[in-house]
Order: sequence, then structure tokens, then C-alpha cells
Amino acid sequence: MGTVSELCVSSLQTFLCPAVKSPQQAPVPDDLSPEEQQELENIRRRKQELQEDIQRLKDEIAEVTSEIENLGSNEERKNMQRNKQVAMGRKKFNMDPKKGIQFLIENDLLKNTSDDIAQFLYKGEGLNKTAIGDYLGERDDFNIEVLHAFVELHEFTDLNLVQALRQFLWSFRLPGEAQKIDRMMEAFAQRYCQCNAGVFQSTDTCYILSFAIIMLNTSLHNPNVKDKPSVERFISMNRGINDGGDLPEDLLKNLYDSIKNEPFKIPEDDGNDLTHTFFNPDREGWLLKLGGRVKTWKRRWFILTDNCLYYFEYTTDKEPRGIIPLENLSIKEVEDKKPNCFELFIPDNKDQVIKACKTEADGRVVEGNHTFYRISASTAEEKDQWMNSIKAAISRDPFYEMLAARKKKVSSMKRH
Ligand code: 4IP
Repeated sequence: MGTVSELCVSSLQTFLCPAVKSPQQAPVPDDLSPEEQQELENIRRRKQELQEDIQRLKDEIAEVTSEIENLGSNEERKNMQRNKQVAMGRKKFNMDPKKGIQFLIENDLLKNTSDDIAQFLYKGEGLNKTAIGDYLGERDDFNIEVLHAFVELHEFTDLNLVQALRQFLWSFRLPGEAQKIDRMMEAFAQRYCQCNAGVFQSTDTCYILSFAIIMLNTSLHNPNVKDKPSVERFISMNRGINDGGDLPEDLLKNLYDSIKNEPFKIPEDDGNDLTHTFFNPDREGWLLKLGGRVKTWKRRWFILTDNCLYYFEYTTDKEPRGIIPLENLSIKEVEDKKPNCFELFIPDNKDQVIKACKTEADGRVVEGNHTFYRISASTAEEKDQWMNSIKAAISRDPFYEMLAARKKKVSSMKRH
């Protein structure tokens, strides 16, 4: 016969291995003292109680487990349902951004706050970048708030302007409309200046230089643009844009090299890329110009910028001999004894004097007196390039007008 402690162990084993049936209750051995018999009885009762407790616990565990399992599959089902709705929301967004956002908000998949929507667009999972650009470019106050929250999610600290533009222009596709581009690039310039205080005198400077860079990207990487600007030209084109002062040449040279070595990579949802988006009409070079009253040909250094044609006697002159605003003018090719000629004229009014100003021999600045400007280039190719650039400048693209207005603003800052 086993000792009391052996009996206890055997009882415990029975609890731990409930599959093993407990042996039939054995009669109380009569060789035990009454105390021992009593103790054995107690142990057996206790064992019985414990077995009952264990059964209850097992039942409870089974119940909870089944609840958890049900809970899990409910949770999974809910998740699946949610993922389906998010996917549907994304599809809707790609077809109609406003409706997509509305759908996601109505289904509690997105909070109706500019920060949450901006996060959603910034992550951009499954979203078409043209649709993101359209949503961010919208004019109403809430979309503008989202645009600013979206731009704030970009970290530009210690990035040069080209690096920051690379990041920004990859996060959505810049829409084609002038006002939208203006708002988005303004927000970009503000954020860049906020992250990099002291690099530029003003947000306008950053805005203008950003466009000079985007246009440089076109000039350098669009195979249709034959005349590739040199770094010197890029530097000279950006004179005076830092609130009337010049930006450090090293900074401009770094930006130029960066774009030359690696064009912008931008989303191509519609198969178009940034090298087709902006064409920089700015240009400079030697041309011959016919006098207004006295018809003599003079060799002049021409600069086309800000929708104006400037001509100088020498490349180093600070003041131009003449300025011809291109607004309302047309351009055509003409035959002359001089080769490669084209003419600027006022359409439908051949006799009207073109609004322009010129410097007289005695230094006075007076109004011009040309009814047309006849100009000769030294080669047919140069003539075509000048004509294309002038045409692009006078095509009245509202975006160029906005850009030209800003350029005027920053270059006149110092004077005022
Ligand atoms: C001058 O001829 C020059 O061609 C001027 O050009 C021109 O002024 C004059 O036109 C013309 O008379 P001469 O030098 O032989 O006198 P630039 O100013 O480039 O020297 P524009 O208006 O073309 O600048 P009129 O219209 O002022 O005669």
C-alpha cells in the first residue's frame, strides 16, 4: 500500500492527465489508523472537488476559445471588408478624386481633416499621381489646406533645390493649368524656404529659380531642343532674381550640374513627361537689326526674357539700347537681301508704331518708332530657334505671364 504522499502524487497525475480515467474508488484499507483513514477520506474528497473544478475550468476555456475564434474570424471579416472598401475608394479617387475622398470619409476609412487626407495622398498607395495633382491643385479653401498639409509632410532640410524638387515632383503629377501650377509651386517654395532659412532672399526667388530649373531640365533633356544652354547662360539668365541681387554662382553651378547629370524623374501617368511640360523661351545671341527710320543694319546682342526682347550694343552693357515688349506682337519669316530674316509686327495694323523704348545717340531714352522690327540671324538654324522662342514667349501662356510678373517683382526689389 502506498503512503499518503504517494496517493497525493497519483491524484495529481490524474488531474494533469485527465484522459487517464481515475481508478475505481478503492475501499479504505483497514490496516490504517482511524486518523489515517480520515485523512485518506479527506484527500479523496478533495480530489473529487478538484476534478470538478478542473472540468469547470476546461469548459470555460473551451467556451472562451470558441468566443476568441469567432471574434478572430469576425475581425478578419471586418478587415477584409475594410480593405475592399479602401480599394474601392482608391479606384473612385483615381476616377474622380473628390468623390473618392468623399466615399472614404463616409465609410469611416478616412477622417475629414486636411492632415489625414494629406497623409493619405502622401502615402499615395494605389493612387494615380495625376489624380493626386488634380485634387491638390483644386481652388477651394479645404483643398488648399490639404495642399499645405501635404507639402508640410515633405522634409527638405539640407537638400539643395534640385534635390527638393526631385522629391516634390515625384509625389504627384503637376497639373497643366497655370493657376494650379502657381499655387503648388508657391506652396513648395514656402516649404523649401521654411526648411532652409537664409538660402534665398524671398519665396519669390525660390519660386522663380525652381522654374528656371524645370525649364533647364527641358532644354537639356528634350531631344527637340537643339540649343542646349551652357552653365554660363544658366547663370546669366538668373541674374538679379535674388530680390535684385545675384545668387552665388557656385549654387547655380551645382544645380545646373545636378540636372545635367540626371533629369527629373516624374510620374508619367499619361505618358507625357516633364521635358514636354515647360519650354523655356529665354535666349540670347547676336542678331542684325534694321533701323526704324534710317534703314541701316546694326549688329546687336539680343536677350529674350520675361516676354520682352532687349538689345544691347555689347554683351557686357548694363543698359539696353532698346526694349521691345512682345505682348500683342506677331512674328513671321520675311525675304530680304540679308539672309535668314524675320519680322515682328502688329497683326492687322501695319502702320501702327510698336510700343517699345530705345536709347538715342545722346543717351536719352525715348519711345521707339518702328512699325515693324526686321531682324536677320546668321544661320537658318538660328533664325528658326529665335522664331520658336519668340513664338513661345508671345503665345500668351498665362503661366509665363505669372512667372514674368514675379521676375519683374524680384528684379525690381533692390531699386525700390
Ligand atoms: C540708327 O541708325 C540705328 O539703326 C538705331 O539702332 C535705330 O534705332 C535708328 O532708328 C537708326 O537710325 P544709325 O546708327 O545709322 O543712325 P540702335 O539703337 O540699335 O543703334 P532703333 O529704334 O532701331 O533702336 P531710328 O528709327 O531712330 O532712325
